Amino acid sequence: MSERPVCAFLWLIWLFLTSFLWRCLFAVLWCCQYTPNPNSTLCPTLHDREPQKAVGGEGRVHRVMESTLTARDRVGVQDFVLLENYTSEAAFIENLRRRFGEKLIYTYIGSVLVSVNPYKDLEIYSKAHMERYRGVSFYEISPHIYAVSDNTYRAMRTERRDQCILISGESGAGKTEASKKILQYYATTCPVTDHMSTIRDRLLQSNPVLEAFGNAKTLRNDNSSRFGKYMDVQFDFRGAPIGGHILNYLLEKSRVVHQNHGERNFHIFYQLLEGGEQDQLSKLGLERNAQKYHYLVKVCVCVCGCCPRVSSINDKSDWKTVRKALTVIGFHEEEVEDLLNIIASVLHLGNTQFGEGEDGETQITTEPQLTYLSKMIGPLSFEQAVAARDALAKAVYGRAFTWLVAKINQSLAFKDEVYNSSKGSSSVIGLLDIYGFEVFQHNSFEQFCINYCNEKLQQLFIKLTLKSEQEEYEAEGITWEPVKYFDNKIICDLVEEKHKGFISILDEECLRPGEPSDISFLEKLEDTLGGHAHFVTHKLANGKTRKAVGREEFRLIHYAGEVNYTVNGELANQSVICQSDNQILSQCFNREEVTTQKRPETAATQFKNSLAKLIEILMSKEPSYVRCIKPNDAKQSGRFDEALVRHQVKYLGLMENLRVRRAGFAYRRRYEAFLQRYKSLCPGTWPNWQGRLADGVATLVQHLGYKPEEYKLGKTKIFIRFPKTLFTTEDALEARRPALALTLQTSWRGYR
Ligand code: AD9
Ligand code: MG
Repeated sequence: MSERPVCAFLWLIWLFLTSFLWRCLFAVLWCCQYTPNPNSTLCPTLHDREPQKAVGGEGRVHRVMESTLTARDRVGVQDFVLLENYTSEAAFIENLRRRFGEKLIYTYIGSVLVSVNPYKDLEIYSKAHMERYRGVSFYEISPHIYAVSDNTYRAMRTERRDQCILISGESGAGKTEASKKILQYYATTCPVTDHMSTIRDRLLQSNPVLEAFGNAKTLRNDNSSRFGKYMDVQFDFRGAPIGGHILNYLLEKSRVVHQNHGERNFHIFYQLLEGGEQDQLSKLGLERNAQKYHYLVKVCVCVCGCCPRVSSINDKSDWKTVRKALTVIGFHEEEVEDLLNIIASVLHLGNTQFGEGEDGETQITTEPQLTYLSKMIGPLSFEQAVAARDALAKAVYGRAFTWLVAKINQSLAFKDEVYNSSKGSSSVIGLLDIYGFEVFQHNSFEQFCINYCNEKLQQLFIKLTLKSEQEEYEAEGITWEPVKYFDNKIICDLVEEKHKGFISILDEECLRPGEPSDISFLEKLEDTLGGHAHFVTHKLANGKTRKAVGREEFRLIHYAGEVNYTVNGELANQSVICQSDNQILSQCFNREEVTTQKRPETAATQFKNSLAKLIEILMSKEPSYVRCIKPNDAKQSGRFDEALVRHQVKYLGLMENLRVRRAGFAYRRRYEAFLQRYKSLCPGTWPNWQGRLADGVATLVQHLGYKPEEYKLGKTKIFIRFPKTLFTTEDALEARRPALALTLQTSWRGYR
């Protein structure tokens, strides 16, 4: 009796354990069955990591992606023109996102290159990569900045026409990096002799020097260009670089004396302090510690502010690079010393403190040896003295920068006698890398100029992309339907129109007798521009106040977003210095010009005029475009913020660009290229067509069964409306010549 319950108990335990074990076993098996298998399609992410292997290299052109759903799903299409749903913004973004996920940062819209900043080194810029793109047609190979560089170079050589590459995008989108890659490409791939190698090296070395003096860490970019740069690279008849010239635009001088929290002054200050030899610093009266300098470190009021050291920047090694570069460019030791003296003097100036003298006059209280400055600054109030000190520092730095660019230009100048080649036979490729559109919490006159400059470039892009497309259809005798787009000319006019534009009003206010006042300037703006769709102040039409715009602010609705600009102190800053009797100060501020000219130019007008000249230069050249996109605001690799990208796609007008490209014809090819490629598909054209090329192509497409709405025959080219038509033809070619077709898929030569 007593054994029974024991047996029953043991039996129950056995049952429980076995069922538990079975369950475990089942669970393990179940898990195993669904464990990601690298070879299984159930695990797309693993395949996605190796797109190149999966589709045999991205260079195997669009059709592979169109026909193979999985491949297209992974890497998207390399030309947006091939998107089936090309009017859908979502499809556009999705294509960018997929490619970005696959580290394919470049995509075309026809001949425009769209580039997404990867924020990490992708190892796609080696010499071997450059070689791959040499002499290869645009569409034979994956999109790349080298493809644009090479095509532009070849166009310059074959068409003997000056070219320019316009790189645009907002701050931190990758413009400067792109322009450096282009320059490196030319430096590496173009033929050079010994003489020319000097110019080539100087061209390359001008970058670190200009970046040291003209770039700084901002909240948006650790290496933000604070000046606009247009660089002409001059090539001789053999295609070798023989000279260069740089035009610089409006350096953000206010940075010398003030930076937003979390930002820095120009790199050169920190580089000198970190990397300069100890005795050199002693000679300049400088201490290594950047914290000692008022212009480099402000009294910290927030956690993110005051950042002389930045993890992404190595000032010490950058200093070495800059010093070497200065030597390569041809600066004499005395010139370098002078330059460093100027840098040091700006720092000393920043540390100059003011106090009140016995008679209530302003005195310098820091360095007794600077009392002479007191005399000059004496007539000014304390605030005016501080403003004058800062204005002097800005002017000194600004002048030094202008001198630097002039000096670099001297060393890059084309010297006919050295190269023994005639000037007439040289051609030029211009590279435009300008500061990108930016919005900060506090936006001043300089942000206004930067954003206005971006408006002008956007307008140029709109004009030329639409115009060139239209011109081609016109030249070829093809009719097409225009595409609607937002023309930002309305904003450019708001800024620059004579008499009633923003700059005219600013000029009037700055140059009228008496002290200019921010309030009256704002009032004038409101009187003239109030009611304009792109201009807003704090006043609402119903007499109430708009909270989002301060009383000392106005808002411009730019093509790329809304920006509030503060006018507080801007006008006063410009006038203080003119009131001083100080000769140095008045010289720095072109006092002579102010007193001798009837109507001197304000900084805004000067900038407007220099931009107009730049646009003229660009219009005289054949343009190529690189449109840079910033994937996130955190400067992080692998992060694709869809909302941010969508915003840029919108304002850059990329959808319109694509529509224009597609509304017309997705493909165009010269008759000879088209005939050469497909003639084997038609007995009438094979092996050789003897008649007119246009007739040959007409015979060919009739035989292939092209419907009239699918294509148009121009004067020198066939225009094909849908990619599908061409894919079908490619299929036919593949079926006819299977072995050959595999190779030819990669070589859609003569796209344009
Ligand atoms: V600004 O308008 O001058 O403020 P840019 O010039 O558009 O801006 P920049 O070229 O300076 O931006 O790029 C910002 C940073 O992104 C660089 O310092 C790099 O760290 C990073 N970057 C940009 N392009 C590439 C790239 N092709 N590969 C890797 C890149 N990193
Ligand atoms: Mg830049």
